[in-house]
Amino acid sequence: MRTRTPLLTALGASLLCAGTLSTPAAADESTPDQSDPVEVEGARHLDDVMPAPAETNPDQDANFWLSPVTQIRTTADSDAAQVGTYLAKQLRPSTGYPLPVNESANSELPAISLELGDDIPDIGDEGYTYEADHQGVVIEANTADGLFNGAQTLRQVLPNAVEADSVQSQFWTIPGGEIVDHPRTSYRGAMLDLARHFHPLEDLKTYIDEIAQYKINYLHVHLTDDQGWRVEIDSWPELTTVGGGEGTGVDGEGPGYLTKEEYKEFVSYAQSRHITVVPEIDMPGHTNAALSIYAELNCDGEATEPRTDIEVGYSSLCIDKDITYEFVSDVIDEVADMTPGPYIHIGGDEADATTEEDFQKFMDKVLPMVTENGKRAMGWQEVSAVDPSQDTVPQYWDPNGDPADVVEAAENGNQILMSPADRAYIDQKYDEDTELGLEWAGPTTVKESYDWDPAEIVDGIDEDDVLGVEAELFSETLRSIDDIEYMTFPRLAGIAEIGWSPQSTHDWDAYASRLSDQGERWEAQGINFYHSPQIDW
Ligand code: TNX
Repeated sequence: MRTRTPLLTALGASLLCAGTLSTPAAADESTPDQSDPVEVEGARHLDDVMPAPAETNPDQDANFWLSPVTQIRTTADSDAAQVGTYLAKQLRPSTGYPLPVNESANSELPAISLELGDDIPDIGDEGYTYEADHQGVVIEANTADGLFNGAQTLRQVLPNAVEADSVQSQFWTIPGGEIVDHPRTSYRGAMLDLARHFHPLEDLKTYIDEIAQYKINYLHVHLTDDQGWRVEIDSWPELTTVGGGEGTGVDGEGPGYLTKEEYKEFVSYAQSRHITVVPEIDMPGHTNAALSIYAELNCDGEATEPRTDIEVGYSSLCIDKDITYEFVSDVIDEVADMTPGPYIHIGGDEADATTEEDFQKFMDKVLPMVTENGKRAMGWQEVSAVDPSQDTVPQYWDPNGDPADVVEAAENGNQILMSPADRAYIDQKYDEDTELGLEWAGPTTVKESYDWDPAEIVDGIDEDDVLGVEAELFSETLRSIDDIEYMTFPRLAGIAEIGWSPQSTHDWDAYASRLSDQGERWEAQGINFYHSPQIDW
């Protein structure tokens, strides 16, 4: 392999700004000869992409180099232009190139083209095609979601230093060849627990940016629990003024809540990264925060003591009181109102303080409240015991529980969201020595969190029954974005790949080698990740 030394790309940029580089021929003086098949330091291959694409057809003789005159062009649609603008913002800081979006009428200039097509075969709603040669790179998709996924792939095939936040003087090779890519499952989620410790809007935005690069398309937020209540509800204001106040996080730390304005900003920021927010209001258990604030929600009319320990299974809304359903209906209405996505998660887990009969009674009343708001209910696997219809999406989580009800739900045609705790709970320690995290389903190494197949976890839940996968980050032990990142990376990348890539690409050794490359990207992005000894970083 020949390696070239960096040329004066910064000089090229300054010449361009001075207006002296106005033709593609002049631009070629500051970039490698596009027809010369040399390898450039840090150049990546189509097979390095994370998550692994469905099909790649590399052509090392057809590489393209970004240059100071590269344009970003999109089809006229404003959604496509937004993806173009997003991509330009990602690539400008490290390349130092202007990368104007839809500004030049000169179609001779080398370009990254983002094109929304019509009925492109084989890629569905979220897939895309990629084609790079000496002239440029063309990404096509049927929807803006697909284009956005293609843009993430483009980031991934650029050298790792493209993730730096200051200008790096080097070549920016885009590998030649073709990709035809589409996801294995339609739901690739991450869950963040804001209830045990609150995480402010700025951290949520950071997390959204970090997970979007792996084509995660749902962010489930666990907003309420025994300790605290983290989203403002106008009709029950003390839920947050008290339940989001000082001393409401585990061990008395990590208070806070999202105002309605902040929640809306959070949802729309996620949308701008093609991520749908799934809000969870956990009921009828995991409700001590509400029960300690509003005495009338208790059967005996007495408020419980606020609690910030991490016990579970001791609280329950009062099933036989009308006020309970006024409360739940108000909360669901207000949350649904500010949530554009299709799902409201109603929890339902570990309701050990509610009898089976009461649980059924409660869900019979509450599930229709979700559908009346035009939403679909999602619930932890316990809800499959009470709703055999196809309306509710059960989330499989408990490897120690009996999966019979979830299997029955699948037999009835429900698709199941898979988050087996011993694989996908990224709140579990990596090994016994990890300071953060819990251990009840772990420890879970990087290899264990990657090495599973959602269609093989439960007998009777097969490929067609799987809606997708989700990585759960409960935050009993997590205080800061640094803590969140440490537990998330590398494991989330593996779970994202399980949800996106065809099973035929599944291979630990190949994955481990691609993962070591991601480490360099995380360093450039300032992500605090766990340097697992299983990976040769
Ligand atoms: C189980 S997962 C829970 C949560 C805990 C988590 C900690 C689930 C449905 N319930 O209440 O936070 O374990 O890993």
